[in-house]
Amino acid sequence: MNNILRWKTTEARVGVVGLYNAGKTVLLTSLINHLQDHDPDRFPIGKPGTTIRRFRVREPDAGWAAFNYNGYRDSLVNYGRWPEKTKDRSQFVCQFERSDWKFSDCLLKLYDLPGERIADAAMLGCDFTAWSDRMLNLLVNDTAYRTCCVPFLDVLRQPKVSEVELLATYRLALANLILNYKPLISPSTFLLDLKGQPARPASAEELAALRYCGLDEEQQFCPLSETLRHNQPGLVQAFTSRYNHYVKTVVVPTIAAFRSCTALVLLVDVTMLLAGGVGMYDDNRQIVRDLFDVLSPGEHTVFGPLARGLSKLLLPHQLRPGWITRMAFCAPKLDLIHPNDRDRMNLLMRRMVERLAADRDGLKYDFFNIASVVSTRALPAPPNGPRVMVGVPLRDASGRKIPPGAEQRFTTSELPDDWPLEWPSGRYIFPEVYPRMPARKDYPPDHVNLDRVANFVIE
Ligand SMILES: Nc1nc2c(ncn2[C@@H]2O[C@H](COP(=O)(O)OP(=O)(O)OP(=O)(O)O)[C@@H](O)[C@H]2O)c(=O)[nH]1
Ligand SMILES: [Mg+2]
Repeated sequence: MNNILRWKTTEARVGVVGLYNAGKTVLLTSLINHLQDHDPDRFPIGKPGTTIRRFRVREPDAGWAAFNYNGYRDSLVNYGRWPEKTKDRSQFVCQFERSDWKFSDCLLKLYDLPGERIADAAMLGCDFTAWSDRMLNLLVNDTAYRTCCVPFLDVLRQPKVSEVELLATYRLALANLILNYKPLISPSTFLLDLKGQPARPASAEELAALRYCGLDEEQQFCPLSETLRHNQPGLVQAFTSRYNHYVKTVVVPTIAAFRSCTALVLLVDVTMLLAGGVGMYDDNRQIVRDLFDVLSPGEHTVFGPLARGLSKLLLPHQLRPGWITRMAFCAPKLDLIHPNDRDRMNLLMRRMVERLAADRDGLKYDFFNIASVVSTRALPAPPNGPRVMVGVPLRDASGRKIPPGAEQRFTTSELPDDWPLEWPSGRYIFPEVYPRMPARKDYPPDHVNLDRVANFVIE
C-alpha cells in the first residue's frame, strides 16, 4: 500500500485498570509483543489476514514515564520471572500501519498504573468533608470493616481527640484491612508510598508503625466525623489542606489521566476475588463503581455519537474530543482455571459488573476471558472430577515463594456457577505458576483472547 494514501492518523488511547496484582502489566507486555512481532495466525486483528507493518515506538507524552516494555519482556524471556510490581504510572506509545486500514495509520497510547491507586478514585471530585462522610459510612455500616476499625471508631466517638491518637488508630485500621484482604485502602500511599515502597508483610501493629496515611509523616490525614469536624476546626483545616495536596499530587495525575482515554480495559481478577473471600469481592465491586463515577465512560450528551463520528472524520487527532466509549471487561489468568470451568469465569465477571456498564448510555462494552501468558496446561477431567493442571509452581505448600523448578501437577479449585452469598478467604485456591515463555526470543507468548481485546479497543 502506498504511504501517500495514508493521510491521517487514528489515535487510540487505552487505559488498563484493575486492582494490584490483577495482571495489567503482564497484559500490556504481551499485547505490545504481539503487535510488534505480529503474526496474523497467532494474533488475528481486523479483516482476516490483516498484517501490521512499520511498527515504531514513540516517545511518551510530556510528564509521562515510559512503560518499561523491554525490561518486563526481558524478565519474562531471559529470567523466566513475571514483571515486578508497578510502582508508578507509565505510558507506552507506538505507531503502526494495518493492512486493512487504507487511509489511516494507528497511533496507540497505552497506560499502566499501580493497582493500589484506584482505591483513591473516589477522592476525585470529593472535598475532604465529603470524602470523610463517605469513608465513615463504609467503615461504620459494613460489619467486616467495623471489626477492623474498632479502636479508630472508638476514638471518633470522643468529643475531642489528639491528632496523634486519631492517626495512629486509623493506621491500625488500615493495617487490619490489609491483613483481612480488603483492598479499599485509602490513602493508598499506606500500601504503596510515592517512592514505590510497598507495605511488607508484618503484623498490624508493625504496619501501623512503619507506614503513613498520607504523603509522608508530616502530611497524614484520616476521615473525621461530623462531631469532630464541628469541635476541632483546627484539625479540619490541617487535614483539608493535606488532603487537597494529596489529591493534587497523587490522585489527579494517576486517575484523571484515564479520563481522556478512548477505551478502558478493566481487569476483574476472579481468581483473586474467590481466593480472597467475600470482603475482597465487595471492595473490588465498590472500587469499580467509584471508577465508573469518576471516569464516567459513555457518550457525553452535548456531543452525542453523531458529533463524535464527524469529529473523528474531520478533525486532526489532537483536536478530537476524547472520552471513554469502549470498555473491555477482562477476567485474567484464564490459564489458572481448568477448561471445564472457563465459561463460568466469564459469567462470574458479568454477574459482578455488567449492571454498572449497562446503566451507561453510549458505552460499548464486552466481556473477555483472557490469559496474557499461558503458563499451564490442563489434564482432562470428568465434569465433577478434580481439576488437575501442570505448571511450574511459584510457591510451596506454606505459601512461600520458591525458585523455579520442574513442572508439577497441582489441583486448582472448581469455579462456582454463581458468586456464593458468603465465603471465607482460602476456600478457593488457584496456585500461582512461573511464566512459560517460548525459548525463541522474538516469539511472543501464547495467549487466549488478547487479540479479541485488541480488536475491541483499537477502533
Ligand atoms: N498464570 C498466569 N498468571 C498471570 C498472568 N498474568 C498475570 N499473572 C500473575 O499475576 C501477577 C501480577 O501480574 P501483574 O501484571 O504484575 O499485575 P498488575 O495488575 O500490573 O499489578 P500492580 O502492578 O501491582 O498493579 C503475576 O506476577 C503473575 O503471577 C497470566 O496470563 N497467566
Ligand atoms: Mg503492574
